[in-house]
Amino acid sequence: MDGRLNRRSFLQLCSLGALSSAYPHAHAVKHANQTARVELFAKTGETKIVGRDFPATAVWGYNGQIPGPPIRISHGQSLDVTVNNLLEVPTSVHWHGIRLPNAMDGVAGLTQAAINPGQSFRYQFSPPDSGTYWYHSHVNAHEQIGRGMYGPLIIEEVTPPVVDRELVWMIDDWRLLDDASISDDFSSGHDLSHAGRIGNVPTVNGRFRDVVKVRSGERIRLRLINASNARNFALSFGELLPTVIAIDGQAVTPYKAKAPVIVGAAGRVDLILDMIGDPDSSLIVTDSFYRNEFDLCRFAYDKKPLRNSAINESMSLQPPLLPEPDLSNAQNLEIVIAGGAMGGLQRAIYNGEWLGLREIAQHGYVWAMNDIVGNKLDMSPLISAKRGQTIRLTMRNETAFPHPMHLHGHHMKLLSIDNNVQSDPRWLDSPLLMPKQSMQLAFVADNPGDWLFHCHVLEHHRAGLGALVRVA
Ligand SMILES: [Cu+2]
Repeated sequence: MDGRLNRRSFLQLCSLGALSSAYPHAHAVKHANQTARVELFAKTGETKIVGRDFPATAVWGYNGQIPGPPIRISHGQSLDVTVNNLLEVPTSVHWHGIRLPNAMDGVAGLTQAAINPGQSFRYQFSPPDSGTYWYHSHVNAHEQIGRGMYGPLIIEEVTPPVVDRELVWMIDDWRLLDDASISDDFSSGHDLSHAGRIGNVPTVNGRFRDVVKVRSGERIRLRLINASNARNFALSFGELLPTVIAIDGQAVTPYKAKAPVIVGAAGRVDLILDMIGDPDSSLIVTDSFYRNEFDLCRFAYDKKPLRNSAINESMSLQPPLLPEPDLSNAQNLEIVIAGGAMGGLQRAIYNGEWLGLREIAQHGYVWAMNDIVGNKLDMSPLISAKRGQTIRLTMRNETAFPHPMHLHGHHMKLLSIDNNVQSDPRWLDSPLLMPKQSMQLAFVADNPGDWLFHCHVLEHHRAGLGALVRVA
């Protein structure tokens, strides 16, 4: 054995240990003026992921916290964030899901130079949309995010729904060894060509099997943010019937989630939970995306109820403020995702040249978009659009694995899945394409610049599943 701990043994071990009941509350970084100033320090640190009976885990993060400090502003405020790199490696910060100027997008090598050790970079932008977003490293992301470099970014609505309390859960999975240290087998051949780096210790806000105290009758807004390298979640909340109010930061018409709530890698889902359980009872939140179900965390009800019946207030958010695609004048493009293990890819174009699978793999690539492999930032764009042009994408996943496809700088309207027209279209920045699935999406390319469009299974991006969208 290589000493890697599987989940079962971790669960067994941890059931003996004391569980933490502390919950890291969001610290608002708010100012009375229109601009919120934030200082982030990218640095190494230590955190107890699997409880106090295990050694602390050495991590990389922001300001010594896992997750990084919540950045929370009101819609209409601007952000002014200075990122200081105290690591020994270059880094940068991407503001996931925010429609911002290209130069602030944080993709090192494309929109800015990497922030070298000892240097800093100032990000200034005004988020145009309210909602649930996140920030994370965009240099060697598969390793830096895998070591903990992420945090929540919340843009509060001017008129938020009435709730008793709000929780932000950054859900992640860590690949830990027996001594609770992070396994450093980043971008192993197996992870690159299969499902990515799936960890063995699922966490909420960096804590394994956390206990969250709640009260009967309480209404909670739960902001779920999936910060995993590769893991998708399908969360069940027992007897609670969560209401979905936003996906990827953008409002949806509220609906009851009758099936597990899917949160693909990099995706966000906002839920309203009415805590209908009895005082002093508890409820386990479970995941069932993959074959093996596991417990993610537990709600523990206080002995005293907050109220005897649920709040009866509207849960609706203001509709998205996104430009409506003009489908009658759209540029139509088909994007086929191919490759990976069991994918049957025979050959693909690398650096303008057709190569066989083995030669491509020798360059470290196994995935292709429209027969092209690469993650280089100097590739010619897969999509070129005039500013204001509507792009309609038909994406087909011909591989054996799910791919959360993240478009920077824009949100896409989901028109159909496997030709089933969506009656209540939603806006996504990281749509999760299941194996053999097709999706039709449309967006107005209204944000000038070169934007990354890539799989957010970070190992898939590294192994070729990425492209550029040029808006000029
Ligand atoms: Cu992928």
